[in-house]
Amino acid sequence: MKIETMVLRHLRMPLVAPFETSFGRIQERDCILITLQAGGLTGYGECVADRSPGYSYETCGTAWHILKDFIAPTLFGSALDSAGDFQARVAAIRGHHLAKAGVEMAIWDLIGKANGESLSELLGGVRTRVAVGVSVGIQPTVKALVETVGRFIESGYRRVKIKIKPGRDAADTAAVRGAFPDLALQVDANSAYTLETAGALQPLDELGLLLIEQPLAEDDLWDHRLLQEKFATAICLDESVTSARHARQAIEMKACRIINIKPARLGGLLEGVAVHDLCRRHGMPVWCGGMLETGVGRASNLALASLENFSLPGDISASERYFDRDITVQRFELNPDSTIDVPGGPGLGVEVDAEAVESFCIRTLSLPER
Ligand code: OSB
Ligand code: MG
Repeated sequence: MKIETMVLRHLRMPLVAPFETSFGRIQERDCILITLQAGGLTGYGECVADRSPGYSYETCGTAWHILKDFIAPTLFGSALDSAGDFQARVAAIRGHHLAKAGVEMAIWDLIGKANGESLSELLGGVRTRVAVGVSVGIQPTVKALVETVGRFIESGYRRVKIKIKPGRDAADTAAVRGAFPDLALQVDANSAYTLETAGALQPLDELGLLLIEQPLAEDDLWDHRLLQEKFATAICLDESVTSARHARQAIEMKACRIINIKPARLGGLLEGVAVHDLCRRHGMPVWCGGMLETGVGRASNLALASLENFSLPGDISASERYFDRDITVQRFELNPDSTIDVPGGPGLGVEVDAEAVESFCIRTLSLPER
């Protein structure tokens, strides 16, 4: 495949409800939609960097810069035929995984469309529907939290994750557990604690949680190990695992018992599969995380989650949980058994709604510039 053009579009999409985590609250989700043209085919990718550097140091602004000035120049001129080839070309760009992953996704979409194979097939998926849950942001009150969780259970979600932060941890989680004694429940702190303040989490160990996600700093595998020793509940790493190498170190160090795989954080689907394979060899369960993606990124997550060792429900919810209007024609719906179907069409298997894209677009750039 010879990539002829890359178009960047910075989108800003209203969420159906504000989403609050330990690092902030958003009402609109920003992302960069990446469109690649090659030999009459169009491939789409989503860069999930947000407006501010809360989850990651990357933002839409830094990703735009890296995409335009460093990644784009590696794409044009010679044939590019695999995700591995792409990763080799961008290997000298340190970090910026969210930017790289967006382009890698578009390359997979092109490859699938060129061969008539779905992304799930390309990656070695083994199922056509994947178990999913819902990630619930911090609510204004504990009462509102219990009501919100109740509504998601009523709409069919059988696994719920709640966001926590210092001051909104043990009491919030105990209230949800009290209201829903049998619910598959987990929490996510997004790095809001230190070993010194993590004592506040100790009561959570009695609440029968599936896991406690990323309590400590992203660059601190060792302190997660010290914390895991004090907890019967599994610690799950998200932000800390940015490569298969880190995943191996986390496993060897016993820093966690579960890993959340987000291809974006790992620089692409290829590294996501590598972490999946490594964890399978070590008997460590994984699940697919989410970044409030549009239908484009959601299709990619569903394909990845169709791999064998994704044995825990993913943070991949129905389209209506995120956006009234999405940028894909197809909307993802929750099945009665708390699963979502994996797209079966070529590549990502979704059709992009050009009008919707236009309506959310706040800047655009066509590369190469001429
Ligand atoms: O830490 O898992 C996280 C959303 C944005 C940034 C980080 C996270 C999240 C979520 C949402 O939890 C998961 C979803 O997409 O539904
Ligand atoms: Mg997380």
